[in-house]
Amino acid sequence: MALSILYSYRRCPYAMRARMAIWAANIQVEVREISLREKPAHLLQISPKGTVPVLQLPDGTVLEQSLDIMQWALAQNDPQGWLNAAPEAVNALITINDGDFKKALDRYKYPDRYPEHTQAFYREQGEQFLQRLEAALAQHDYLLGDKPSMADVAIFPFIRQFAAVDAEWFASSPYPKLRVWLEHWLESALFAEVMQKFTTYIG
Ligand SMILES: N[C@@H](CCC(=O)N[C@@H](CS)C(=O)NCC(=O)O)C(=O)O
Repeated sequence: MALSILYSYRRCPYAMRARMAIWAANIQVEVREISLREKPAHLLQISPKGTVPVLQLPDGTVLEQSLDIMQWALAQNDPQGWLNAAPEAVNALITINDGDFKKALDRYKYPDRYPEHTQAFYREQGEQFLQRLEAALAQHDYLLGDKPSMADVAIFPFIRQFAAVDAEWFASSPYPKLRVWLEHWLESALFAEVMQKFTTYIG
């Protein structure tokens, strides 16, 4: 049987969340690790917007949003029950993550590109989301309950990036539950699998 093709980029948080769901669902795909500077022609042909991840199914269907890829994978096989949380609650958190938080993260990471404000300002903006997550994790081990859900998986790659901007700051920041939660995901066998080195596909 032909495999679906996943265009991916190892360090991209959107691609990470897609790979986490595909691996959790135990679905085999052909991973095509790309260079963002030299995108393969086939990727641009099936998805002209040129972002990753993109999944092409054997019937030609193209999924070009990481969340759609996660839903597609977990709809087939969801052994860990990541789709069991209330979709409204999942969407509410992911919307903030992919919106305001991602915006603050980009500015915190690259303050030189956004000289209107200081890096500390952008960090504080991002911290609004960290505070919300910390409050949720004070109630239960995962963002939406005692079991992991799609929200945890979709969000942790972005918190990983935020934490890495200034690891020393993060280590002593007032988000102890968030640190434990992040560590849990970073140390998981699943994360190790999706972060293996893939050879770059030239096309
Ligand atoms: N909304 C998209 C965002 C994907 C995205 O922005 N991916 C980045 C890499 S992390 C990308 O491919 N950027 C294109 C580029 O850098 O040329 C999704 O959820 O899949």
